Parts: sequence; structure tokens; C-alpha cells
Amino acid sequence: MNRQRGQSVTKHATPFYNPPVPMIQTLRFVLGDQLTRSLSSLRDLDPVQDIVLMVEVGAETTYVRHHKQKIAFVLAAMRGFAKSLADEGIRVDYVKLDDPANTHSFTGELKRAVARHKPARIVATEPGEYRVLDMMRAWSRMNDLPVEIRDDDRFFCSRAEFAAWAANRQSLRMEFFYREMRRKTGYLMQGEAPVGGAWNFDSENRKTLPRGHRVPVRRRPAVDPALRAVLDLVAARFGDHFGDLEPFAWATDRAGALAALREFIGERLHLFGDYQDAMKSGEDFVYHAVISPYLNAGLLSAREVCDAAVNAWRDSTAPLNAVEGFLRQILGWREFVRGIYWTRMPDYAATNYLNARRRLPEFFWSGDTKMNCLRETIGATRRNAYAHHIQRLMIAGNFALLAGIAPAEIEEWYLIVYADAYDWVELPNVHGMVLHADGGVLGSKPYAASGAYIDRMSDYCKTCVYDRRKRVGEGACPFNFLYWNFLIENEPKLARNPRIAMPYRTLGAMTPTERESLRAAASAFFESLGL
Ligand code: FAD
Ligand code: DLZ
Ligand code: SF4
Repeated sequence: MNRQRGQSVTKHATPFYNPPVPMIQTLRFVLGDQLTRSLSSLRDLDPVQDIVLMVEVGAETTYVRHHKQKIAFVLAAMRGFAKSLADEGIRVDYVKLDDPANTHSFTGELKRAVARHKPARIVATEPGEYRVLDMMRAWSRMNDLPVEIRDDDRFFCSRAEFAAWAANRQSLRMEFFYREMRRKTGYLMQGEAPVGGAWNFDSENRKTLPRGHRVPVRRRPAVDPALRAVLDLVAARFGDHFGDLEPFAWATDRAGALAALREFIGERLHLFGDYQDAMKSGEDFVYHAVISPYLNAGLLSAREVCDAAVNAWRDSTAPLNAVEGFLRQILGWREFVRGIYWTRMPDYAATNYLNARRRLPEFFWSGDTKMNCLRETIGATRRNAYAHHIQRLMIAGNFALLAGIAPAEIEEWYLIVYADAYDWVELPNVHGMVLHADGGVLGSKPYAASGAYIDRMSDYCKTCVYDRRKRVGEGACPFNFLYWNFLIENEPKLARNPRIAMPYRTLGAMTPTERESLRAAASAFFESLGL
């Protein structure tokens, strides 16, 4: 059969046309988080001579046991993207998860595809995980073919550019990197100076939600038949994974992702700055954008998101503190953590500066804990495969830091439970920002906080069985004694850090008996959790 240009190809285990006419020149392998039409590996695609390979494989769905919604999001988005390529007249060889011949690994499926199509070469875009880059590096030898691995230029800062910036710097601080990115892109700049005369409006951005304040309701996309099929597949195959599958929280195509971006810019961006650190019971999204899965999988580009935010400031629909605060997350933190990941891996993941060794408590999976802040955060995570930044950092992360949970245990949890989690972004955030396991490469101090911070930024403590004002004794908030116990346990490593000098001064003023009672409260707590 002579395949016409414009005919799409899906789910073939065996050669789908015979003989291949015309010869396949280039096999372009697109991964599940590379769903962007302008992807570097698709850029010079010739619809006549080239074929795009996309594969749903068991190894990726279960190398960690992802949240059900994460698997459904990635598979539905992959299928949608493959269809959009096919609609454009591009030939796509798409291997589905339930294909009986599926070998369930990237390498195995590439090998089968090479046998099917006999391409002259393979082109791919570099992956978001070191684990997969390692695989890709073996593909040329294994298939006896040239394999070109192209830069992933969906980021403002290339890996090489970050490495050059980082070289010879004593310490890598996000703030200085971010300023470079502002200068490079010209976002919110007036010549060499930042618009508004400051790089940062954080002092305006720490408000709590006023009593009775109603956050606009985030809309959920409708479930169409294609998504229904994926949801049913995930329910049947991954029913025992963490998290609720429905109601499903995510759009799975570019149109839906763009609608979500528009909704954020129109309805929430203006208060993003004010309430970016706020937490409230029952408010799973507050004023956050809720677009990270779309950005990371390629349904939205970082540039269009930043453009949209800056345009809202130009149109006076969002104030500078909101737009700068938002830009800093994408142009600053997102690019910075990626740079750290690729300049420091693979050694980065193996560090454990604070020698944290405890196991992850079971309640991180069940949500069954009396600590209201953690129950809220884990509950939201189960419902949506999402928690906002402050819940990730100051509730779940803070607990893991204070309790000395082993980095690998809590990193796996984050990689599993969030729909936006890929190693390049999850690992530096957890390993560096939360756990300080890198000894200060990513941040100058650990974000350790007691119950007072959580009480200030949320309403969680009001309905909690624990008393956030009590350090020890009956009903004392665990974040309090764990906080002081953490400072005591890590005194030799942290006491000289000028950024946490103040709590160490308070600790220094405590009597040995007070210190001992904090240690005893923490020990009893760990014992009660079997840690
Ligand atoms: P908003 O708060 O509205 O921010 C806008 C965008 O900025 C986000 O969509 C995201 O792309 C970017 N961003 C903000 N903060 C960061 C950051 N620290 N690092 C990288 N990008 C950032 N983000 C992920 O995309 N994947 C992860 O696996 C991930 N794991 C995290 C783990 C921990 C412990 C912490 C503290 C943060 C983690 N983040 C991760 C960063 C951040 O929490 C999420 O990007 C954010 O919550 C996504 O929701 P949003 O789109 O509503 O973000
Ligand atoms: C997360 C994920 C899942 C669940 N499944 C697939 C898949 O079946 N096929 C695929 O190409 N990608 C999947 N992904 C995303 C990959 O894990 C991701 O592309 C790599 O980790 C590199 O970042
Ligand atoms: Fe969390 Fe403590 Fe507040 Fe309870 S009292 S919600 S455990 S910080």
C-alpha cells in the first residue's frame, strides 16, 4: 500500500505499510513532556520523508507510581498532540500502552520502530531527566545509527548559558540569575533599570486572605470521549496508584491550556502577588496560575506565559507587584532550578548534607493525620495532583525537613504526587530548596519554620486539635517541638549560618532542661509514627 502524505498512523505493533515508500529519512522521537509543535526535534521535519515516533510505555508510567491524574494527563495530552500532528499531514507512529507488542521502554520501542521504518537517522530533543538522557546516549550504539540529541530551547536560558553564568561563582543565588534574565529578555525593564525602581516587591506580597474573602472558582475542562478513554484505561491499569482520578483537574490539549492561562490572567493575576504566600482551608488553588503541568509538558510556552503577564501590566489590568512576582517564578526560579539540575547532576541527587535518614510517614499517602495543615495539603494533593507552592514548601516540605526524612524518600513522593513533577524541576526544589541536602548550592538557608509561620499565613491552626502556641506538653503543635529539635540536631552544621542566627540565639538562651524537653517531645512523636 502506498501511504499518502497526510495520512496519520497510530498504534501499530507491526509494519504499517509495506514497503516503506518513500524511504524514511529521519525518525523523530518525541517524549510525553515535549508536546510542542516548535520543539527543536520537529523544527526541520519533512512530512514526506520523516516520521514522528511517540510511545506510551509501562516504564514511564510506573518507574515511580505516579498519581492517577498525572498518568491520565500525560497520556491524554500525548494522544491529542499526536492527532494534531497527524491533522497537519505529519506521519506519526504512535504506540499505545495496551499494544500487545509494546516492550514498555523507550529504548525497546525505539528499537522496534527502527526495525519497522529503517530510518537513516534519529533525532530527539534532550529529555527533562538525567535518567532518560543516560538512555538516549546509548541509542546510537544500540541501533547502529546516528542519533542527534538537540537542545531543548523551550527555556529562556540554555544549559550552556547557565553553566557559563555559574562557572567561577562562589555561590549561585537565584536573585542575581533572575536579574540577568530580566536584562536578557527586557521584561519589565527601562533601559538597564527595573521598572518601578526595584527588582522585587516581596514586601507587598505576604498578605493573608481576609476573613470571608472569596477566591474566584477555577473552571475544570469538560471530559470529551478521548479523555474518557484514557481515564478508563488509567482506572483499569493504575487503580491502586495514589490519588483520585476524578473529578479530573486538567486540560489535555493546547486550546484548553491556553484557556486556563487566559482565565488566570483575567481573573487571578491581579492578586497573585498579594496572596502568593497565603493558605486557606478548602481553597486548593488560591490565586496561583495552576499551569505548571502545561508548561512542563509543552502545551504552553514560558515565553507566551510571561508575555501575557507583562501585557496585563501594560494594559493596567494587573499591578506591578503581581506581575513581577509572577515573572520571578517563571523567568527566575523555573530557569534557575533547571540550570542547577543540569550543571550538578548526577552527583547532586546523592548528597545528604544534614544526614537525614527517617522514613516517610504513612500519612503522606493516606492523609490520615491530626495535623490540620498536613491533612489539608495532602488532601488537595490527592484530589488534584496539585498543591500550591506554599503548601509544597512550608507544609509538606517543612515537615519533611524538620522530621529529617531521607531525601530519596520524600523526593520520590513529590515526583509521584504532582502532575507537574519531572526530575529536572522536582529534584532541585525538594533536595535543595526544601531539604538543604545540597548544603546550600540552591539556597543559602533551609526554610525551616515553626507553627507560628503556618498560623500567620493560613487559617489551618484555628481548627486544628493541636495548639500552635504550645512548644511542648499535651496538645503542643508538632511543628513547634520539631522545629527546635531540628535546630538542636543540626546545630554543628547550621548554627554559624548568619541567615538563621536569630533562632539560634533563642535556642542559646534555653536551659538544658528546656532543650531536653523539646528533644523528648520530638522523640516521642517519631516513635508514635514508627520512625
Ligand atoms: P504559580 O505559583 O502560579 O507560579 C507560576 C509558575 O512559576 C509555575 O507554573 C511554575 O512553572 C513556575 N514556578 C514557580 N515556582 C517555581 C519553582 N520553585 N521551581 C520551578 N518553577 C516554579 N514545580 C514544578 O513545575 N514541578 C515540580 O515537580 C515541582 N516540585 C516542587 C517541590 C517543592 C518542594 C516545591 C517547594 C516547589 C515545587 N515546584 C515544582 C515549584 C512550584 O511549587 C510549582 O511550580 C507551582 O506550585 C505550580 O503551580 P502554579 O502553576 O499554580 O504556579
Ligand atoms: C510522565 C510520563 C508518563 C506517565 N508516561 C509517559 C509515556 O508513556 N510516554 C512518554 O513518552 N512519556 C511519558 N511520561 C513523561 C516521561 O516520563 C518524560 O518524558 C521523561 O521523564 C523525560 O522528562
Ligand atoms: Fe499545623 Fe500545628 Fe497549625 Fe495544627 S497547630 S495546623 S499542626 S501548624
